[in-house]
Amino acid sequence: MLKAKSLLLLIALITGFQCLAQDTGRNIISLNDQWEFHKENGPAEAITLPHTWNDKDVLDDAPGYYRGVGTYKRKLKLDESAKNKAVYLVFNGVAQEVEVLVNGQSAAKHIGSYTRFIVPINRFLNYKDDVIEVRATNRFNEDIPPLTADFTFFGGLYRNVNLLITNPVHFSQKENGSAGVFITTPQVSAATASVQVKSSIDNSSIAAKKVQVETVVFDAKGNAVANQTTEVNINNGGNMMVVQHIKAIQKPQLWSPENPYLYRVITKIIDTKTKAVIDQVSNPLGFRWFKFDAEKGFFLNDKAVKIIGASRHQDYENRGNATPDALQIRDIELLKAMGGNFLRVAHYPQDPQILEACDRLGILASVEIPVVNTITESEAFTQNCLNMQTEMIKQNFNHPSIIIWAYMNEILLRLKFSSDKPRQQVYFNHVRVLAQKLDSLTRKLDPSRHTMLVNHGAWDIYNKVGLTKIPMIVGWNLYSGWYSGVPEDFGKFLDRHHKELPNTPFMVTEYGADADPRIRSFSPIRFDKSVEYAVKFNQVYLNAMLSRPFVAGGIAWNLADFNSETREETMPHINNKGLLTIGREAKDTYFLYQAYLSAQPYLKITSAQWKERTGTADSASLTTSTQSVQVATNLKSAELFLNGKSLGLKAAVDHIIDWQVPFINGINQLRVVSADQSDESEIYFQLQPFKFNAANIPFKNINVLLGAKRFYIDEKEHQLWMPDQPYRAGAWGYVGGEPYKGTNNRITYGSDKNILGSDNDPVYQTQQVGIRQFKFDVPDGEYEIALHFAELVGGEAKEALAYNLDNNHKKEIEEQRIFGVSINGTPFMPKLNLALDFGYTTAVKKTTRITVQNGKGISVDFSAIQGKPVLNAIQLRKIY
Ligand code: GCB
Repeated sequence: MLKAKSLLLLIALITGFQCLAQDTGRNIISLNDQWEFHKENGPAEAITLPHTWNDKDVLDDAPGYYRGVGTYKRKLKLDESAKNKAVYLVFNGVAQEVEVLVNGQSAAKHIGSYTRFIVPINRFLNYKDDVIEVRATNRFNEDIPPLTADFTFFGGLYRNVNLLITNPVHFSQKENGSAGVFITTPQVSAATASVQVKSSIDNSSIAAKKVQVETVVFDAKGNAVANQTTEVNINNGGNMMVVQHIKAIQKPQLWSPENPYLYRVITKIIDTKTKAVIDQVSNPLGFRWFKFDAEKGFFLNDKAVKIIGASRHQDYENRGNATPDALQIRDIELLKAMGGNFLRVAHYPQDPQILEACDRLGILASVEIPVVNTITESEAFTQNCLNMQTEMIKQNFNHPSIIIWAYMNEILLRLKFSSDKPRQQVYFNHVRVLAQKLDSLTRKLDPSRHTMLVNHGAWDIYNKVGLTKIPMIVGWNLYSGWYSGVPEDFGKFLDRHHKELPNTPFMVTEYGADADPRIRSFSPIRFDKSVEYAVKFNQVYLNAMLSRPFVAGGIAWNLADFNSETREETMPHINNKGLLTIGREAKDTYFLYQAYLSAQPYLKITSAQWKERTGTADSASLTTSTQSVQVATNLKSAELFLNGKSLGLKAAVDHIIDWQVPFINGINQLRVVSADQSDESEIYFQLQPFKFNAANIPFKNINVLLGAKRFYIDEKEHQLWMPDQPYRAGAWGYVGGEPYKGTNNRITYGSDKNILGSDNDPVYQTQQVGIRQFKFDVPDGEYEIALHFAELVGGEAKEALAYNLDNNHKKEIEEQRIFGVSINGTPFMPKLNLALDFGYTTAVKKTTRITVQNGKGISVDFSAIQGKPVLNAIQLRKIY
């Protein structure tokens, strides 16, 4: 057998890669480059991993996305000298059914998008011109979770692929994609900590082998603090589990969010005769203990810790789930910087980098398999769930950050078989049995952590089916004040759990409100998607959880906006409940969390995120427009200055201070000061004249949303849209009509349908119905006017999202709508039938130029031919 040093040389030669010389007996090399990819019957293209074939089609207007087969091919340069080695391909994640072929022969199959699998390939290699082929499909398969969920099931080879070359005797690669080494801390206290290491070792050579298994524990400085060596003889073709009880470490450094102290455990297989290192792996080790108390909440190392954190999906703006390592790691850094101490890895295991970052940064974690919304009552489904749970646990076993394994999310969201109660009972039984199996398996595989099952807020049904009795911790996903009810109901739910299940610890595993960063409001309401509503919502939730010790913690949904193809609303295909945007820009809510959680003095002008504003001049001043500005802080009070002038000292309420700020046209400097803290921002304000003839305010252009109370910032074209107003003489506004209100009571105005043919959906989602006129009393001159329409009623009826709990859609009553539009008496569109001429929910923009003379201003007149005329938005621009 080759010695370790010559192995490295060999690998360097055969792979053509420059290898770092390290005496570990193994080498692992990225295979992310040089793939050729094609969709079934599609053209071939050269790609680099990570890759998904759905990065674009999930964002287009056509419902659905490609869910089918994709094939990846790559050459592998190995030569005959690798014959003495064990050669593996390591796939960190492929969606979702995959077959790996080597030189045309099937080498392995794997099911499930979110866990690693390792393929031994020696017996297929020719060591000359080897070719790897990966056939993957993300088609719907009723036996593979997730079946339905509020996220996009991207296809592809979307995580890193590695080549692993070891000596024939090596840490087993047959342990469900894990490292083959499992570390526990059977006893741990501030005084002393014991370590147990179980190593699974394979001998794939033809001879039995005498080896030493050496484990050394290193502290963070690199000092060896404990070690143990065990001698074993492993049969040819055999496997052996070597268990080492390592001498207790006195006064261990403890791992915690404030001090995430990591030890390193290096386990080696050493040739007894030659003393050469045959194989070696390294694992993190953290000493910590924890408990969940139904009365007093969560304790880490005997210290009460309120869990506050966020869930995370793995996708990124315009990249789908093919997110590079650096961006994955950055997410955890952003969570840490927010003041969070917990990550719910939801709704599926994620890239290995994520939990490594949690270990390193001191973020506690739960991980779960993607059993979401519903199950299939088949043996294959059950088996796939159990396999996923096993893979998840074994692959992530050694991360000190993990304290919880979970396995079901809102499984009774939409009740199946509601019209057939006996059948429904059978289904409930299946769900309970599956939950029980997953829970028992988890406790068996890892007795050192807690199990968790996550429910939505339908208290009765989860209790009735028995799902609150199975796990060690119950998770509740609560959205009062979003999908139903008011935010204040949230606290009542927490108290109910405490009263009715006094011995069951629980966490709020989700809560959140959509915040489209482009939408702002001074009268925020549920489902308007404004950032302001989300800020209020989060204040109520944080207060309720922080004031109740029995609530172990709360996990915001979600760290960042994420892809959910079936969603429509203001930003179609994206769920906007992130504290960060999908490109990871902080929203006001993220700063609110910093204000709540920061141990240091904190002061931030959150409204600085709304950096381009528009509004009408105040009637009193005519040169300023007064709008509110918010500051998030953990200080008692602060003073705000506008362009150097104090606007007074004000006290914080729930970590927010609100000022009424008289903005001037153009650039406005804001500075907030408290003790030795300060923050500054610059806001550009486009002032609209109170009356068009007001002397010193030049009129440039105005963009008005009809039937809306919200502001909308079109970041692409730099247009600032403002809410409408009834016509005021000398100014502008609508005459007649009322705001469109859909058939869904949840939304107080507007529609949540995807508007086809535009990325500016909010421009079209509200409208004034029955409008008679829109007037601008502008002075004489040349103008360009644009009218925006969309037929919001009718079209293809789509199923409401499962999450919309008070989904009380009444059937839409379609009516013929035909109307004429004239401008200053001249017919512009004499007979407009939006549905027929353009299609339902389709953006229609009609532009014209007008010469205004004789002081007549502009009047757009609407005349009904059938049904009620509508106008969604209007723009006016002065040319000269
Ligand atoms: C939930 C689900 C999560 C959704 C979230 C939402 O309860 O667990 O997958 O994304 O609500 O935003 O509706």
